[in-house]
Amino acid sequence: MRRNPPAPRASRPDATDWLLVADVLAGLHATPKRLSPAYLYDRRGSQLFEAICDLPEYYLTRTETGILARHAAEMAACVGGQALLLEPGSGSSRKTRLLLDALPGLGAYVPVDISRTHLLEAARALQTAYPRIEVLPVCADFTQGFTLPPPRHRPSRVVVFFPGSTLGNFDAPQAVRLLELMRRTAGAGGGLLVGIDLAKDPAILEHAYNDAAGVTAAFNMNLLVRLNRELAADFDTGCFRHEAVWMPAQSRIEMHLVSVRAQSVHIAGESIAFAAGEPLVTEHCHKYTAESFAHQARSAGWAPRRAWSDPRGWFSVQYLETV
Ligand code: AVJ
Repeated sequence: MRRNPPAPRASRPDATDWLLVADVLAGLHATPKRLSPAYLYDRRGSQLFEAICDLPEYYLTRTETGILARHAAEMAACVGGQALLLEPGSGSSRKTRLLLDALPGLGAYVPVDISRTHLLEAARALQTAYPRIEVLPVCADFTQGFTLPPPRHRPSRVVVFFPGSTLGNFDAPQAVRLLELMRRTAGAGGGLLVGIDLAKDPAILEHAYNDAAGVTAAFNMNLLVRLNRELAADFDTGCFRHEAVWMPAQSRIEMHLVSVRAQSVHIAGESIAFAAGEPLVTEHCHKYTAESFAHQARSAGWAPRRAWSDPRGWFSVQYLETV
């Protein structure tokens, strides 16, 4: 008789979704005004992001899922049977299932996400679907580093799974630092399976971040709703508009909330002035070439081993090992 697996518990049970007031204020005083994209993911933001993944214009999730589905067996062979799989920014862990299906003997799965309720819902569903894999959720901002929870069985190695082109949210120096942090976390003999979105026709990119149904706009605007609720700010969402622009020199889409007129916003006892047309930058989404990514990865101590793509060459999943 098999016992039901215990419901997963986050390793920081008292942690909640959080906004760091000092960080928010620093971003609003910067030029240009800028907030961390991690703040987009409260519970509502995580739900809106799930809806984005299903949009006809948002090709990323569909394309990467196709690559994972087609090549799961080869990827699983790279990961190896008894590895510990660590996923920073795991969200709903939807794509992970494709890998887990090909890795029945996996040692443990550690999803890491900043959105606590979303993380625990996903971890519970996953534990039920994969009763033989130990699921150990960690509620954390993965850029800050965290301690790996000890698995019941000693894993053969640690492999980081970082799909979704989340890496694209980081500017080059930050991305290298994050890749170095992942290399240290994976340790000697560790691996990295990462999904990166590739540069393509700017019209396709701009549509992917400015969908006809307005879901991306709602996702972006939800940040202001969150600041109003959690930090008692007084943003008038009717006085900002969503914008997604392709910046060719930086090879990135920038998500902005543009102030439609001159206005002042109050937050944490401070008054922040916006000029008419002034953007608040909420996210950078860098688009790579196979070479630009390989260069970044190598400078962080990762050696590219395998790469998979889709027929249109829009997205790339790469497997790397520590050097
Ligand atoms: C989850 C960071 C990969 O950059 O495409 C989607 C987030 N923002 N639409 C991306 C996002 C607007 C997404 N990442």
